Amino acid sequence: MNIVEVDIIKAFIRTCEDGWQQGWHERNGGNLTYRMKPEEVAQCQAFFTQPREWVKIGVQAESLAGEYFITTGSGKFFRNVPLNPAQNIGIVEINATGDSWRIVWGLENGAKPTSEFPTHFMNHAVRAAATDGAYRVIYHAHPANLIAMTYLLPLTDKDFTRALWQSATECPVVFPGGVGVVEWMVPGGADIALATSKLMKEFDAAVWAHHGLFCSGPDFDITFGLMHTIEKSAQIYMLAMSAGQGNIRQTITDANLRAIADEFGVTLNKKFLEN
Ligand code: 2HA
Ligand code: ZN
Repeated sequence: MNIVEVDIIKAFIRTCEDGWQQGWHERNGGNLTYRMKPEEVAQCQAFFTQPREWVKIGVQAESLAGEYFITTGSGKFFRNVPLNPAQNIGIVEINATGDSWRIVWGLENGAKPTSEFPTHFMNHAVRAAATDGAYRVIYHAHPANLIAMTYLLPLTDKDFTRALWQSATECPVVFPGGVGVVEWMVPGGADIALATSKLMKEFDAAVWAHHGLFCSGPDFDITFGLMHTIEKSAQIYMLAMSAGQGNIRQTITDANLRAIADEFGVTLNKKFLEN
């Protein structure tokens, strides 16, 4: 048996492949991390290699001490993950103070966890705390239509949430809490990690202006589905705005949004409703 036959590793690889096929991962764009369950760590343990040295993350979360994460590699291409998992993804262990990782499997030939590991790590900490440990996935991608919207709309949580809710009827059901928006920032470091994790206390998804989207969820299906739903809605918004040259004849009203919420038993974030 090989580690790539373990269900959770298979599911991680499939998610990378699906994202590539959607066109969200040009070159080394995007990254994916998963906080492993103890039984999944046990299933993979036999394949662990000699642990490598501890490396500081640059941010700290004591609540994640001792956790294991599956992560894409820094500079690695999603397109290549299914062809050679051991070189393009890996498993890292977090130390007892929650401020360092070390590779225990994969990321062969000197590879490292994603350059966005600090943001993923902080987001894991806040999403796990907000959901009593249920959320395990953080997914970052570069979906083109959502990125295009960040050139047109004011960079506020309210403007993006409303535009996305109004562009596809299932959006208020899929993300009733709305989305957060981070203004343009330099990617990869502690500053953008902290700004994003502040929003992730409240939202399942955070837009990075002129860059992409972060989504969180309990498993790959729900998290990938959230990315997919938001980007589909953004595509409809861009199609309607382009074809109509900025003129919208009608949209989903706030009364319609409330009716959807009633029918599907979800609670919409009130601060994004107008009347
Ligand atoms: O991994 O997407 O944000 C490359 C990126 C950085
Ligand atoms: Zn990115």
